[in-house]
Amino acid sequence: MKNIPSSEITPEHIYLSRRKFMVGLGALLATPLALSACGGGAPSVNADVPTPLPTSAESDELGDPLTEYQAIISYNNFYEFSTGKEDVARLSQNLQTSPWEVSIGGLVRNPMTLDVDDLREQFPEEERIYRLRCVEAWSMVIPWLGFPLSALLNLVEPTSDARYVRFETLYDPEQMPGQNNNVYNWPYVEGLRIDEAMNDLAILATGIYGQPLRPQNGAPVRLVVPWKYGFKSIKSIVKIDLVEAMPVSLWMAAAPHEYGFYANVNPNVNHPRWSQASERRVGELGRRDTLMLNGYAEDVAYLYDGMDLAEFF
Ligand SMILES: Nc1nc2c(c(=O)[nH]1)N[C@H]1C(S)=C(S)[C@@H](COP(=O)(O)O)O[C@H]1N2
Ligand SMILES: [Mo]
Repeated sequence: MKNIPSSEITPEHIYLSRRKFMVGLGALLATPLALSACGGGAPSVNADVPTPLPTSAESDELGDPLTEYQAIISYNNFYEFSTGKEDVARLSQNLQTSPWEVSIGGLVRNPMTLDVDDLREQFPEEERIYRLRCVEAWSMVIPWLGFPLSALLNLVEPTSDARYVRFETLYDPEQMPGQNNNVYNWPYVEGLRIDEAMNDLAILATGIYGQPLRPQNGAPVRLVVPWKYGFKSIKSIVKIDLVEAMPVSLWMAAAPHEYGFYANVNPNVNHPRWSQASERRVGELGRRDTLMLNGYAEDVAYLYDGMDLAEFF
């Protein structure tokens, strides 16, 4: 890869982003009628979908290309809207994400409620290119915008009794029709041990490809914990509490022997109903091996020293 002239490896997303940028400009400057008149069979354009912006790199640190923006925003797990991945984008488009408050409390010295705009102002956004590995054995490489969760935790100052962080998604069955499905214990809850939450890889994300999160990806703010299965990365967060006891997540409550608290990506520990040894990277043919801790072992293995990862799944 390093020896190929850079002119030959302009990846498709850069090409696509330029093309979409021009389409976007056209949409701004022309009426829909004029656009279709000059389109001559061009694909129809959804003017609501923003243009993915250039990213800091074209691949993750392992050299694998970023997943296309279009795939990231159209293949989603967000059970508050639908259990069908292809329906989520459409069904979530009217989610009211502004104003949006997040309260941070529990065992902290400085509880506070912040609007998402305050959050973004207080904590400068960085780009983080991470693999996302769903427990269902598909994966993507996503260029997130966000800030370390540790920065927020340091601001609220957890007390010495705080051992876990508990996160909660919005509960609003009128906006989130999937919450009328009482197979699950709404609202969606997730949790991390406090030392996991303080690891620099754990971020609160507010964007993808330089654009604010779309509702389907967990707007306006969601957790991203790249060494754990995707279901730990809870979307559309309204509440963060520091607590003493291990939180019971929605998935632990639904199927405790299938979805544990830790949910660390581990190719050696199979799901009771399927293998976790390999995965399908969205946009690629064939399968690739799943990496221990999703390829982040160097950064996070210390968190599990002395723990049997098969027992604490
Ligand atoms: N609130 C909430 N958060 C959620 C989910 C969900 O259904 N509800 N699905 C999880 C699962 S299973 C995965 S794989 C990721 C998917 O994130 P993405 O759609 O942005 O790729 O979100 C996670 N966060
Ligand atoms: Mo998932």
